[in-house]
Amino acid sequence: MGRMTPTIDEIRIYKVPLPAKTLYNMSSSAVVTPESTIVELIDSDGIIAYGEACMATPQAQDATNESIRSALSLLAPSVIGANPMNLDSIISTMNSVLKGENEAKAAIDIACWDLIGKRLGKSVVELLGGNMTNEVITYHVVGITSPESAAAEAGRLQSDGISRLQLKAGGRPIEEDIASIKAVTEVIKIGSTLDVDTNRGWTESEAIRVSVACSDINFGLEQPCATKEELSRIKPRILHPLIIDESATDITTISKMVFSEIADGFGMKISRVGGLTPMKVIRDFCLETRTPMSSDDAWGGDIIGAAGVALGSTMPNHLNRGAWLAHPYHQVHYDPINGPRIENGVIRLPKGGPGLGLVIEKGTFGDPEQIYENNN
Ligand code: 0XW
Ligand code: MG
Repeated sequence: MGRMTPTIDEIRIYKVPLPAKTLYNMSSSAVVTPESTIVELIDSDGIIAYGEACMATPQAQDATNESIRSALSLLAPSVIGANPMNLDSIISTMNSVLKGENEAKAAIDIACWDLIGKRLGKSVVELLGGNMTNEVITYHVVGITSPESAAAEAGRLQSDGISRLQLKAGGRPIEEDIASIKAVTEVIKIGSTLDVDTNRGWTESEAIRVSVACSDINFGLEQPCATKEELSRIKPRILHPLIIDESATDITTISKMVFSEIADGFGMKISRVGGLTPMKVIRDFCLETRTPMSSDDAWGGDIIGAAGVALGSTMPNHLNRGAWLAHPYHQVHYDPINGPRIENGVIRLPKGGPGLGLVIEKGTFGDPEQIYENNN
């Protein structure tokens, strides 16, 4: 090992297309070919670590894949020469350079967790406090489609061992959403659970109408409306647990939503909150308040997938709404051996070594789009 205090000596930013191979549409948009952003950190001892952030569509999240790479052109140079072991200082530096841009910050944050694990010979799971399970529950999305197709897909997924289903809704007449909810409910097996996620797609009155029309059906209602204010107003008028996703932007908002009894659970995307560092705080809060949460992201490959699975493995099953992978929809692995995948309804922790547990061969991502080096 080199000098006592390591430094980040090089950062390379890659653009990796992850086209959807199967239909994946949400209330605002359908996924076509998101271009994931990979952050590669090389430290003063030559250790290489990875982070990732990838938005599904320009409409479905507040960032875009282009804005992430643009933000990184300012953030990456600011942390060249920094000690990767001092993550709080790196986060403080990034926040002093750019307000917001959590998705870009998350890619650097995740790469630092991977690097710290590799330097200490520990997995990110150990750094997060240790895993409760090696088989992390997951959930699978049924995109917006006809009631018959949605029911057929739900049946197939359950035959493959998936026990948590998320049915997309919104962006069409709610009568069609109600018909799909009822059709899928017909094929839900004992032990399976259903969430209906509109990704901010309904108006308040639509959300209330759907909840009343489906009052005899058990499902979580995920982000039915666009804003915190709308969610607060409909909460006393809906008959289903309210799961907050897109509006759960930070620990202050999240804690207010729990203590004001608006949130019955969260759909947590690591990149939306800025990475594993804030995600760990949110996890600890959800464990303390017994609030179920997922650990997922908008889209992406093995790196963001491994980060979500690592966090998910540290949660007890009764509070884990599942780690989510985009892999089933794009079929791309950065690490063909250890890259996280769903097998019989669960995801096993990658076993490729310390950090995120991935082994990524040199050249996997082609030529970098941006390179920043320590010239000191
Ligand atoms: C299912 N996800 C985690 C992936 C898609 O981007 C949408 C998102 C969600 O639950 O909103
Ligand atoms: Mg969601």
